[in-house]
Amino acid sequence: MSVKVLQAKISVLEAHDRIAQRVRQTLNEMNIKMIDVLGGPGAGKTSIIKQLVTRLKDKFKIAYIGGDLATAKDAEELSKLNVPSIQINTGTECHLEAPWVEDALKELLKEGKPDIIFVENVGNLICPFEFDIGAHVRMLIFSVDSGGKEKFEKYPIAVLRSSIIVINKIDVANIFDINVEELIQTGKKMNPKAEIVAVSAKTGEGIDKLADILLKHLRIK
Ligand SMILES: Nc1nc2c(ncn2[C@@H]2O[C@H](COP(=O)(O)OP(=O)(O)O)[C@@H](O)[C@H]2O)c(=O)[nH]1
Ligand SMILES: [Mg+2]
Repeated sequence: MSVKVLQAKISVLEAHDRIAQRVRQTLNEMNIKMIDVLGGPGAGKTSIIKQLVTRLKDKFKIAYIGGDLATAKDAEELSKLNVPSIQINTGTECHLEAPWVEDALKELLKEGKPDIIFVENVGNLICPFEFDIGAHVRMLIFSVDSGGKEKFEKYPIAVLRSSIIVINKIDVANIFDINVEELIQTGKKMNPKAEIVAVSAKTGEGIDKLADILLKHLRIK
């Protein structure tokens, strides 16, 4: 009896990454910049995006896509700042995937073309880094109140695959016995190409510098 041989076409992940590339191409054609904001739960992703929106919204049209297992709380927060906002509920998935971002992008574009889209990924330091969602920049938010001073070393993929690394909650660094300068040096050793900036989304310290770094990475002024 003869045996049929089927050639495997493309893997699921390859198919996924092609959609991510399609998202990026659409964004490029429309001159829209997208930032993938990643970090553990409670690191301050929403708070930092809100601070950046406040700094940038007079100059740029900003939109927001938020990924969370459930609720639309973060998108509701951003919409209070008059930012067109969409929440993607992932159910049991610990990361955002490119097709969902593509759908959200189509919805957002119905409300006009933004200049910048912040995508707040699901709060997780592992899975989201495996999935390209079509963004131009990955911005990692690390907070000093969880994980201790070895956290960079414990999550190398997060550090290596981010081009901007934000150390947040520096207003409480002393309470958690974190030496921010040492942490910056650890991050720089692990990923010399990354830009590392210490901020407090609560007091606003360092946010102007972060906004400048972000615009430089996005190549816009
Ligand atoms: N002390 C302090 N608290 C912060 C700072 N940034 C965020 N928080 C608090 O940390 C909690 C989680 O913040 P949120 O932005 O929702 O984190 P997300 O889950 O990463 O989006 C909230 O209670 C914030 O008020 C900060 O710089 N300093
Ligand atoms: Mg959030």
